Amino acid sequence: MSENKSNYGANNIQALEGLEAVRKRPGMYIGSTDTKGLHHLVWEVVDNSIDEHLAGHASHIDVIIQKDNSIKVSDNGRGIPTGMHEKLQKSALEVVMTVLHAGGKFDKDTYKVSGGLHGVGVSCVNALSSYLRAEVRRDGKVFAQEYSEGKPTMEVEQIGVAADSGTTITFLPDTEIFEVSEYKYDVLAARLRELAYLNSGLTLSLIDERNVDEDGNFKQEKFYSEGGLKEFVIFIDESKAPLISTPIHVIGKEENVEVEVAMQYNTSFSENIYSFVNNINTREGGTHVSGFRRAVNRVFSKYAEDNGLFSKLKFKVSGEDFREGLTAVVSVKVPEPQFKGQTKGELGNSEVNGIVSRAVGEVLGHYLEENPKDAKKIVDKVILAATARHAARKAREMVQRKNVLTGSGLPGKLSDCSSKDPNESEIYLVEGDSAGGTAKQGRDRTFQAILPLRGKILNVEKAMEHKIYENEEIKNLFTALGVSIEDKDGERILNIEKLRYHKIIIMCDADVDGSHIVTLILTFFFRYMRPLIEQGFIYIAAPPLYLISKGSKKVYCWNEDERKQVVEGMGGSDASGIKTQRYKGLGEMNASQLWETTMDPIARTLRQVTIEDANECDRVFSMLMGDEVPPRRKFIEENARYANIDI
Ligand code: 0RA
Repeated sequence: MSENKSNYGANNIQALEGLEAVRKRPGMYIGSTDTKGLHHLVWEVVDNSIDEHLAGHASHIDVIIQKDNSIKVSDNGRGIPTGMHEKLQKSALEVVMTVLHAGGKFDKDTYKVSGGLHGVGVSCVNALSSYLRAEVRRDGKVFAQEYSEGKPTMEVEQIGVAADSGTTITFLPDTEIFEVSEYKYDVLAARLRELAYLNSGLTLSLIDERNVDEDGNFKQEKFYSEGGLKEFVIFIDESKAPLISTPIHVIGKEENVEVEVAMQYNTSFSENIYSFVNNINTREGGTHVSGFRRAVNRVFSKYAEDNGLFSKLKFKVSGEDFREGLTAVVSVKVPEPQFKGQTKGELGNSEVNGIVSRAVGEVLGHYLEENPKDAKKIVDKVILAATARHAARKAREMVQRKNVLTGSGLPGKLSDCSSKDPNESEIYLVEGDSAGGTAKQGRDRTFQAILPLRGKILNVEKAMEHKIYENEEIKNLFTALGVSIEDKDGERILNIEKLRYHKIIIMCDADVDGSHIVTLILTFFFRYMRPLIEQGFIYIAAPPLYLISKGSKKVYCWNEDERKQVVEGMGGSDASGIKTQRYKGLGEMNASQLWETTMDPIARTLRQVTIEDANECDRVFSMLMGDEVPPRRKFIEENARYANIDI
């Protein structure tokens, strides 16, 4: 492949496999056929447009959710080549759209998103769509071709003349393949926003044609960032109080690897490092993140040593202490990234470590010299973190020692199940002692344990770490679950090898207070036991909202729509023999009702907690639990599910 970049044309496109394989085993190609897989289709197409941007050819990408949940993605790139592919005797457009892995871009000098971590190509999207139309503006002409289940339903045709160049792909996901068909505005918006920050200067837009306001306008947003990652960090920390006036911004390039980093310290206790390789989120980090951490360690240690700032400390400062309250985004663009790790979410290229470390080290070193006031604020925070960690460790050791002294170590409040097999054991975390009592009577004691929690558990977002280990409810949680935190080279590691239940079910009232408590408990799991969420052990129980009865007939309802339907089915609300009981809390149900509706594995509904988007999750938690009121109010207004029930 020695062709000049601009000569890329029809013949560079290689043919590999057939598309039937994709329809037969979609999971192999796009991960799943649930809502995640459905959204993945959009990213496949958008990634190709992003590649056009990275290659220097596209400045705009527009995504439209159409009325029927079909998606239209347009860009102003070069347009997919339409000339004849000599080997296959077909238009290159048809080859790109119908042959697996025929992305066509084999230029090592450009960075690619598509074909990278999850890139399987637009042909996969085609295979999994009941309808797809590709429109290409190229060489002053507009070409189009349509497909069904990946097979062309017409020849490539010229349908008009074009003033610019670009590609528009419209597709309708096949309902025979996907379990769901509804696109979520917020999911698409979050990633497009992220892409705008990661690619400053690129304009992305989202229009939702399913959603029209009173003035007849579609719901829509434009995403554009001039300041790149610096603005991303400000966005992430929206509801946190910053420590220094503006984020530190690093932009560098060495040996074809582009580095961009932005970092800010805030007054919280958590470390948030987001990392990307060629715009792909690397959840497991990798050499770029290690390079970043190494630089932060090195530069701050040297600065503190040189200025005698650690001289009074009686214990060692660890890497973690330098990162408490740090929010950073580390983004690298690497021509040939190697991904490794369990989910291929970790960058492996070893040269990147040094490149990032040098770029960050240089800028950070200068920053500290030039901004002594900010430097002091950060170092003071590091000292505070080290002191707190020291105290937290002592508190933790105390708790663990006490457990050894009290024998079994299980909390007195726990009504354990008789099974000792974690695979079949469940624990219900129940709001309050009275509901806990009902649950205890209603449960199947062979495999269901009950742990009542005092109403509002500690807000861990606002508490110092050592306070957390001293908190009775939280101590009970650690011991009941059989989970512990251990120190390894000064870093905290969660040990879940002895986890006693593989279903941890949060059961709270179906009202505002109840959902507040769920949020508090989830915040705790998210900050201190995240692997339990990641491995799918955390669930939320769904108690019913209503009991409708007429004579001996009783029906439970979980939402307003169901209630209306049931009442209708019984002859309408005017048939005054109908009784509606609104459950305000778990306490209003007796033991057998609680079992029938919420605890019996055959009848109950459990919502599994997943981290669909860990970054967004983190932001929402900080917002809900943090000090800033306006963003929280806005979020609650937009998501007020219980608004008309409780007022
Ligand atoms: C193959 C080759 C070239 C561009 C593309 C595909 C391409 C694909 C998509 C999908 C969405 N938007 C896209 N834009 C471009 C290179 C074209 C050239 O060298 O002129």
